[in-house]
Amino acid sequence: MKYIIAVLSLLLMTSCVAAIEISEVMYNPEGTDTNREWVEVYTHAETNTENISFFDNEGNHHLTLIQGTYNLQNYAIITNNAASFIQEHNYSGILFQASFSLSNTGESLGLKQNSEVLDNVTYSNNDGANGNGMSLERTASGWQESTTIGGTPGYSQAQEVPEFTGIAAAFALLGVLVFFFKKRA
Ligand SMILES: [Ca+2]
Ligand SMILES: [Ca+2]
Ligand SMILES: [Ca+2]
Repeated sequence: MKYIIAVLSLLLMTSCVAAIEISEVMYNPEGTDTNREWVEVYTHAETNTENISFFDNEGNHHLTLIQGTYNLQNYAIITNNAASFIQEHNYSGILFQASFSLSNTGESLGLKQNSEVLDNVTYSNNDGANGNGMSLERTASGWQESTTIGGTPGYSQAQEVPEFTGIAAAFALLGVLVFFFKKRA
Protein backbone atom coordinates (compact mmCIF):
# COMPACT_ATOMS: atom_id res chain seq x y z
CA MET A 1 0.00 0.00 0.00
CA LYS A 2 2.88 2.35 0.88
CA TYR A 3 4.34 1.62 -2.54
CA ILE A 4 1.04 2.44 -4.27
CA ILE A 5 0.80 5.78 -2.47
CA ALA A 6 4.41 6.62 -3.34
CA VAL A 7 3.92 5.85 -7.03
CA LEU A 8 0.62 7.74 -7.16
CA SER A 9 2.17 10.78 -5.49
CA LEU A 10 5.03 10.70 -7.97
CA LEU A 11 2.60 10.45 -10.88
CA LEU A 12 0.48 13.35 -9.64
CA MET A 13 3.63 15.43 -9.10
CA THR A 14 4.80 14.62 -12.63
CA SER A 15 1.44 15.61 -14.10
CA CYS A 16 1.65 18.89 -12.16
CA VAL A 17 5.04 19.68 -13.66
CA ALA A 18 3.53 19.63 -17.18
CA ALA A 19 4.08 23.12 -18.50
CA ILE A 20 1.67 25.59 -19.97
CA GLU A 21 -0.61 24.45 -22.79
CA ILE A 22 -3.24 25.80 -25.15
CA SER A 23 -6.65 24.62 -23.90
CA GLU A 24 -9.17 26.44 -26.11
CA VAL A 25 -9.28 28.36 -29.39
CA MET A 26 -11.84 30.82 -30.77
CA TYR A 27 -10.65 31.05 -34.39
CA ASN A 28 -13.93 31.98 -36.08
CA PRO A 29 -16.36 33.85 -33.82
CA GLU A 30 -19.92 34.17 -35.05
CA GLY A 31 -20.07 37.28 -37.23
CA THR A 32 -16.98 39.37 -37.75
CA ASP A 33 -13.61 37.96 -36.67
CA THR A 34 -11.96 41.37 -36.45
CA ASN A 35 -10.68 41.99 -32.89
CA ARG A 36 -12.64 39.00 -31.56
CA GLU A 37 -10.27 36.03 -31.74
CA TRP A 38 -8.67 34.48 -28.69
CA VAL A 39 -6.75 31.52 -27.30
CA GLU A 40 -7.01 30.16 -23.76
CA VAL A 41 -3.91 28.74 -22.07
CA TYR A 42 -3.73 26.57 -18.98
CA THR A 43 -1.04 25.55 -16.51
CA HIS A 44 -1.18 22.88 -13.81
CA ALA A 45 1.35 24.61 -11.59
CA GLU A 46 2.29 28.25 -11.04
CA THR A 47 4.21 29.42 -14.10
CA ASN A 48 5.92 32.72 -14.80
CA THR A 49 4.99 33.79 -18.33
CA GLU A 50 7.26 36.84 -18.72
CA ASN A 51 9.39 35.16 -21.41
CA ILE A 52 6.62 33.21 -23.10
CA SER A 53 5.45 34.08 -26.59
CA PHE A 54 2.62 32.84 -28.78
CA PHE A 55 3.22 31.56 -32.30
CA ASP A 56 1.08 30.66 -35.29
CA ASN A 57 1.77 30.09 -39.00
CA GLU A 58 2.83 33.72 -39.32
CA GLY A 59 5.51 33.47 -36.64
CA ASN A 60 6.11 34.59 -33.07
CA HIS A 61 3.91 37.15 -31.32
CA HIS A 62 4.99 39.05 -28.24
CA LEU A 63 2.50 38.94 -25.35
CA THR A 64 1.58 42.22 -23.67
CA LEU A 65 0.06 41.83 -20.21
CA ILE A 66 -3.17 43.85 -20.05
CA GLN A 67 -4.87 42.55 -16.92
CA GLY A 68 -3.69 40.44 -13.94
CA THR A 69 -0.22 39.04 -13.34
CA TYR A 70 2.53 37.18 -15.22
CA ASN A 71 2.27 34.38 -12.63
CA LEU A 72 -0.30 31.97 -13.98
CA GLN A 73 -2.04 29.69 -11.47
CA ASN A 74 -4.38 28.09 -14.00
CA TYR A 75 -5.96 30.01 -16.90
CA ALA A 76 -5.08 33.02 -19.00
CA ILE A 77 -6.41 34.41 -22.27
CA ILE A 78 -4.46 35.69 -25.26
CA THR A 79 -6.59 37.94 -27.44
CA ASN A 80 -5.94 40.19 -30.40
CA ASN A 81 -8.02 42.98 -28.83
CA ALA A 82 -8.19 43.21 -25.05
CA ALA A 83 -10.83 45.94 -24.84
CA SER A 84 -13.36 44.14 -27.01
CA PHE A 85 -12.60 40.80 -25.31
CA ILE A 86 -13.25 42.22 -21.81
CA GLN A 87 -16.47 43.79 -23.00
CA GLU A 88 -17.77 40.75 -24.87
CA HIS A 89 -16.95 38.18 -22.18
CA ASN A 90 -17.19 40.25 -18.99
CA TYR A 91 -13.76 38.82 -18.20
CA SER A 92 -11.68 39.71 -15.13
CA GLY A 93 -8.90 37.07 -15.24
CA ILE A 94 -5.35 37.22 -16.61
CA LEU A 95 -5.35 38.72 -20.09
CA PHE A 96 -2.62 39.14 -22.70
CA GLN A 97 -2.86 40.94 -25.99
CA ALA A 98 -0.89 39.98 -29.08
CA SER A 99 -1.04 40.90 -32.73
CA PHE A 100 -2.30 37.82 -34.59
CA SER A 101 -5.17 36.48 -36.62
CA LEU A 102 -6.37 32.89 -36.72
CA SER A 103 -7.11 31.18 -40.02
CA ASN A 104 -10.69 30.00 -40.55
CA THR A 105 -9.48 26.83 -42.25
CA GLY A 106 -6.91 25.85 -39.61
CA GLU A 107 -3.30 26.30 -38.59
CA SER A 108 -0.66 25.36 -36.03
CA LEU A 109 -0.47 27.32 -32.80
CA GLY A 110 1.89 27.13 -29.89
CA LEU A 111 3.77 28.66 -27.00
CA LYS A 112 7.48 29.26 -26.79
CA GLN A 113 9.87 30.27 -24.05
CA ASN A 114 12.91 31.77 -25.73
CA SER A 115 13.44 29.15 -28.47
CA GLU A 116 11.99 26.19 -26.56
CA VAL A 117 8.56 25.05 -27.76
CA LEU A 118 6.33 24.49 -24.71
CA ASP A 119 3.22 23.45 -26.60
CA ASN A 120 2.19 23.00 -30.21
CA VAL A 121 -1.29 22.14 -31.49
CA THR A 122 -3.04 22.15 -34.85
CA TYR A 123 -6.73 22.82 -35.41
CA SER A 124 -8.83 22.59 -38.54
CA ASN A 125 -12.31 23.78 -39.49
CA ASN A 126 -13.19 20.06 -39.71
CA ASP A 127 -12.97 20.06 -35.90
CA GLY A 128 -16.05 22.35 -35.71
CA ALA A 129 -16.66 25.75 -34.12
CA ASN A 130 -16.47 27.29 -37.57
CA GLY A 131 -18.46 30.48 -37.16
CA ASN A 132 -21.38 29.04 -35.15
CA GLY A 133 -20.63 30.84 -31.88
CA MET A 134 -18.78 27.91 -30.30
CA SER A 135 -15.07 27.54 -29.56
CA LEU A 136 -12.77 24.54 -29.85
CA GLU A 137 -11.90 23.01 -26.48
CA ARG A 138 -8.94 20.68 -26.17
CA THR A 139 -9.82 17.31 -24.65
CA ALA A 140 -7.98 14.06 -24.01
CA SER A 141 -9.23 12.80 -27.40
CA GLY A 142 -8.56 15.96 -29.39
CA TRP A 143 -10.56 19.07 -30.21
CA GLN A 144 -14.21 19.28 -29.27
CA GLU A 145 -16.72 22.00 -30.00
CA SER A 146 -17.79 23.85 -26.85
CA THR A 147 -21.36 23.39 -25.69
CA THR A 148 -21.47 27.00 -24.50
CA ILE A 149 -21.96 29.88 -26.92
CA GLY A 150 -18.90 32.12 -26.73
CA GLY A 151 -16.78 29.25 -25.37
CA THR A 152 -15.41 28.94 -21.83
CA PRO A 153 -12.66 31.58 -21.55
CA GLY A 154 -10.93 31.33 -18.16
CA TYR A 155 -12.76 28.25 -16.96
CA SER A 156 -13.29 24.63 -17.91
CA GLN A 157 -16.07 22.38 -19.01
CA ALA A 158 -15.82 18.82 -17.72
CA GLN A 159 -14.26 17.44 -20.87
CA GLU A 160 -11.42 19.94 -21.19
CA VAL A 161 -8.06 18.25 -21.02
CA PRO A 162 -6.04 19.86 -18.22
CA GLU A 163 -7.75 18.47 -15.15
CA PHE A 164 -8.82 15.31 -16.88
CA THR A 165 -5.52 13.75 -17.96
CA GLY A 166 -3.77 13.73 -14.57
CA ILE A 167 -6.74 12.27 -12.72
CA ALA A 168 -7.52 9.69 -15.41
CA ALA A 169 -3.87 8.59 -15.52
CA ALA A 170 -3.78 8.29 -11.72
CA PHE A 171 -6.89 6.10 -11.69
CA ALA A 172 -5.57 3.95 -14.54
CA LEU A 173 -2.29 3.40 -12.66
CA LEU A 174 -4.15 2.64 -9.45
CA GLY A 175 -6.14 -0.02 -11.32
CA VAL A 176 -2.98 -1.64 -12.69
CA LEU A 177 -1.29 -1.62 -9.27
CA VAL A 178 -4.30 -3.11 -7.47
CA PHE A 179 -4.42 -5.88 -10.10
CA PHE A 180 -0.69 -6.52 -9.72
CA PHE A 181 -0.78 -6.71 -5.90
CA LYS A 182 -3.90 -8.90 -5.88
CA LYS A 183 -2.15 -11.36 -8.20
CA ARG A 184 0.90 -11.51 -5.93
CA ALA A 185 -1.12 -11.92 -2.73
CA1 LIG B 1 -10.49 33.82 -37.96
CA1 LIG C 1 -16.64 34.80 -38.16
CA1 LIG D 1 -11.99 27.06 -21.31
